[in-house]
Amino acid sequence: RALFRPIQQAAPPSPTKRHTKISVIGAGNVGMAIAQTILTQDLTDELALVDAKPDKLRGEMLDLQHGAAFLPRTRILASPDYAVTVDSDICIITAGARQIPGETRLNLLQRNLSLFKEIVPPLARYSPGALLVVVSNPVDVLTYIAWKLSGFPPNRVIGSGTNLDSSRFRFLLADHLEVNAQDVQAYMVGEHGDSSVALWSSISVGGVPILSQFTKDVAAIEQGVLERIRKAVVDSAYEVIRLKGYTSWAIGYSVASLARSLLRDQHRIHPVSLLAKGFYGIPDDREVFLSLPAQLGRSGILSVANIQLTDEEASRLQRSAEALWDLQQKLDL
Ligand code: 6V0
Repeated sequence: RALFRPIQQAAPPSPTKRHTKISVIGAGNVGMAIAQTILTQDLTDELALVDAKPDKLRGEMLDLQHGAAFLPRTRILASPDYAVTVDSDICIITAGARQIPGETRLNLLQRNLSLFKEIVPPLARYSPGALLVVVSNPVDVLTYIAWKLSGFPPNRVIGSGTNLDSSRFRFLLADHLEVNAQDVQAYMVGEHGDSSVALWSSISVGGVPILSQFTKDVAAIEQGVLERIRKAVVDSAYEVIRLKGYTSWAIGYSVASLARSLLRDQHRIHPVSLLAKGFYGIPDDREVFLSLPAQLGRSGILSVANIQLTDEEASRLQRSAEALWDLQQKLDL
């Protein structure tokens, strides 16, 4: 006895119906936090996971599948073979050697370059039209490496960059000002991590630019507070890693927000790592990826916001670009 009786003259599925697929490479702490946020936020029809450790991967897949009764319906697949990623709309790369306490992000680079040589070419082959989102650290150089290895146009290769740093910045500002972080407009740009640049002049809360609200004397005090907050943003990843061994929840939400803006063509502004040559005084011959506030949509990076930077902010960005460029010259790509 059939469980359901078919309806009469059911029309075949429309050929124009869009089926969405996101692949997450690396089923570690970060990859799984991203995967579970994508599932709970109902962002895709199909989710594929890839990892080099087959048992861990299958365990993670089953564990997520067992949540089916509580989640929007999503097909969850997993395999160490990249064929599982075929026809993805977005491929999110989190695989990599984990940052160990005290290790700088740049020290991770050499270990992760060889991994990317195994990961990016098959992803590009199975999903030639996909958007690549790079999360593994050091994210700016690895986004450049993913761009080179994929052969994709630069608008389709995006690093999660300072989207997370900006969220930490907004949280700490909101905490200090006793407002909701969602009402705080504040960007960290440039290199993810130690040399990220806080854009002071553009900070506003509910449309009120906070620095110009203070008299000169008070502003001087507030500048000190804000500088402490900027430093706290930079230190916060190290603190979480020292305390719990890795970071996961905030990066999970941060990358899911990127996936939503991209897949749903939201035209929202996110500070993400993109090919930055030609912007804000970075010379045209410097092919480096740095975070700038960019509009994201279905085709990837749509445009870069033209924010007024101070000379100091612009020169810090240019210095980061130069340092990344020097480093990239040493890579065996
Ligand atoms: P993890 O928990 O060690 O997970 C990494 C996963 O990658 C493991 O499951 C590995 O088995 C897997 N892996 C390793 N090599 C391969 C391979 N060749 N193919 C497929 N899978 C492979 O690390 P965690 O999840 O904590 O961090 C992952 C990466 O994200 C690291 O590079 C972090 O530094 C980086 N982060 C980036 C952030 C950002 O804001 N951009 C934030 C947090 C972490």
